[in-house]
Amino acid sequence: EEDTTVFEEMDYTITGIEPGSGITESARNTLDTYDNLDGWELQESSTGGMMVELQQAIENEEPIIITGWQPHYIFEIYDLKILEDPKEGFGAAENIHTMTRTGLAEDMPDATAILDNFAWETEDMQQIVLDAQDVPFEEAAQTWYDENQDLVSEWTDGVPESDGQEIDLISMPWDTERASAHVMSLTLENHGFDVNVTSVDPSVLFQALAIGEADATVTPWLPMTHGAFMEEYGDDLVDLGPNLPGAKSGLVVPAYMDIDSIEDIPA
Ligand code: PBE
Repeated sequence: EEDTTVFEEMDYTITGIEPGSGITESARNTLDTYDNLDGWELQESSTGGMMVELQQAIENEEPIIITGWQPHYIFEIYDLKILEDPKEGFGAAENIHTMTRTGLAEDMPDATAILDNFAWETEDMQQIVLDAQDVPFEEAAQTWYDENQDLVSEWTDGVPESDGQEIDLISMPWDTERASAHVMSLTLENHGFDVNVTSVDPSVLFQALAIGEADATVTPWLPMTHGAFMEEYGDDLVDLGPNLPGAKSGLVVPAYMDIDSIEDIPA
């Protein structure tokens, strides 16, 4: 028999993040998908607010369920588990994709070639977001960039240098996306491009690409997290495919909690 008191302590509330995030959509989808979550609510807040609540819960060894994602430095500093999700409310594993506006390949073939070559791993991104807890983000990205010139040169080898062509990258306001946008920005800048980076909510990002207001992004999570935006805007932009395989979203709990699956959460 499940001890439900710890769940009463949480007020049957899942601690979420920004309403405009893809993971909030996936969490709503998950609440609809599992019968045992019928009485549960998703409390939208901000990533910063969620982090504070997680930290406080862990300090007091209290129960908490958050919407979480990987790569993220919380998996390095806390002992956490992503709950199994047999009904794939959050989808299976996600890939992070590179996309451009329609026509960029014709207008800027060299920049598009570099964007298309861009590929790295979870550990790379994780190293930057973790390092950025102690030093400014620019410095964390620069350090990774300097230490990984072999990989960076695989993206730029054989591509002619630009003489200052402008390119507008568009990103999202989370650490993971800040890391990838910084690395792509450094890569293009060092190849002679004049790079501008803007950070906006996912819905604005997809719109900007679709109408050609922005040139490229290295940030969307597919097929699930930003899948609804892809359905709406996918025909009006170019998806160059994954740049980082195996990202993950889900419900996340501290390891001291006695549940392993979303199905273990009591109704
Ligand atoms: N995230 C991080 C974002 C994308 C990357 C999973 C919080 C989201 O839109 O949900």
